Amino acid sequence: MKLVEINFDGIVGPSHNYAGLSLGNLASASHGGDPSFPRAAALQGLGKMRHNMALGLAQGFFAPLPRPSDGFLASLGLSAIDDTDPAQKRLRAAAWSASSMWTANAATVSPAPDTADGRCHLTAANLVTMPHRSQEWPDTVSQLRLAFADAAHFAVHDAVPACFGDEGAANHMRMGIAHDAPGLELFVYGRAGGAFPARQHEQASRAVARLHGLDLARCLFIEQSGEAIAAGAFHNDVVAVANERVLFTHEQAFADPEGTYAAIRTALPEAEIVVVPASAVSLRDAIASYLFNAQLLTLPTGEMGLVIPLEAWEHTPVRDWLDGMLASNGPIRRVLPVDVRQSMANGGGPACLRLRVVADPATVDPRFLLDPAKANRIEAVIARTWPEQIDPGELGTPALTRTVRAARAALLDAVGLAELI
Ligand code: SUG
Repeated sequence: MKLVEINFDGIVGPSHNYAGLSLGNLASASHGGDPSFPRAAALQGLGKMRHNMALGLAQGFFAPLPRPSDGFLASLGLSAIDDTDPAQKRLRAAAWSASSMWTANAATVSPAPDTADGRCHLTAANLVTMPHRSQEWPDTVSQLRLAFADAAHFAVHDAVPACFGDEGAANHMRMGIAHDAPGLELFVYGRAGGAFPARQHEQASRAVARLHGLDLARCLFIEQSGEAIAAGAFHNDVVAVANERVLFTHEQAFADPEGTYAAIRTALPEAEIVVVPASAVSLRDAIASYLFNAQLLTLPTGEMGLVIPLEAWEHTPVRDWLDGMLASNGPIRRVLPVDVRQSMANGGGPACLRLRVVADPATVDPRFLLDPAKANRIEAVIARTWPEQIDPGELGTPALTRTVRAARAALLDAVGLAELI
C-alpha cells in the first residue's frame, strides 16, 4: 500500500454560466449576468490538471453532474418557468449551474491513517446554504461510490442532515508530518449572524468527525473569523490552506488566531505556520486575488509548491509578498501560477477545483484517474462539444439544453462512465 495525495478536479461542465447565485461570494455577485465561456473554462481546468500531473503528482477527476436538473425544478413544482418572475428565473439558473466543478465542496475526506477502522472515509457535503448547490450531493455521492467502491479501503457516507450546513473539504484541513502518517484534522466553522451566510455549521463538522471515526483528541474545531466571512471568505479555503506540517493563512482567517496556532503547535510540534499579515496583504486583497485558494502541494522533490491563480501573481501587493516569501527560505519553495480565470469569475480558484484524497491509486476505480492519453481524449470531447459561449438569456432554451446534455454524454462515453448518463 502506497498512500499518496491524489487531487480529484471537477471537469467544468458544459452549462458553466454566471448567474450571481452565491450571496457572500463577491466574484459570483459581480459577474452575475456576464456571458460565460464553458469550453475555455473546461480547457483551463484541464490545463491545471495537466500542469500538476507534469509536476509528477497523482491526478484524478470527477465528471460534471447532469444539468439542467429537471428533477430539481420538478421538485419545486416548476414544469415551466415564468420569465416575468425573477425568482423563477433564478431557480432555473440554479438548475443549470455547473457548480459541482468545485470539488473541494464535494465531500470531506479523512485518510485511512486517521480513522478508527483504517479506511479512508468520505462524507458528501450537503451544501444546503445555497439552493443551486444543495441539489449536488446525491449525484456526487453516486460518483464517490463508483470511484471509491473498494470497501476494504474506503467508506463513503451520505451527506449529514440538512439542518446543519456542510461545505465539505473547503472548511477542512489536515496537517501531519506526512500524508501517510496519522494527521491532525482541522474543521473550520462559521457563526451565523453576520452580513453574509456562514455556510459551515459547527455541528456538521462534529458529525463528520464522528462518522469518520476520528480520534477527537486529534481534531480541532476552529471558528472562522466573522470579519473574513463579511469580507467575502464564504469558505475557509479562501483565506487558509494546509499541507502536511505547513499552514499558510491570512492573519484574519480565524476568530482566535493565536489560540488556533497554539493548539496546532501543541498537537503537532513540527507545524510551521506561515501567517500573511494584513499590513502586507489586506483581507480585501487576499479575497480579490485568491492568494490562499491555492494548492499547497508536496512535490516529488520533497519541496512544497503553491499553485496560485494568475490573478494572485498579477496582484502587486500579493506578488511583493510572494517574492519576499520565496527569498526568505521558508517552507514554501515554489510558486506556480495557473490560469483558471473562468472559474475564478464565479469565486472558484485552484483549490476550489480539487478534492484531496490520500489513497493508494491502485485502490481507486481507474476510470477516475487521469493520464496524458486520457487528458487528450477529454480535451478532444470538450473542444468538439462544449458550447463556446453562453449568454444568460439562453438558459432554458431547447437548443442549449440539447447541446449541454449531448456534451456531457460524449464525455462520459469517452471516459467509460456512460452508466452515469
Ligand atoms: O459555492 N460559486 C461557488 C464557488 C465555490 C468555491 N469553492 C471553494 N471555495 N472551495 C460557491 O459559491 C457561483 C455560481 C453562480 O453564481 O453562477 C458559485 O456557485
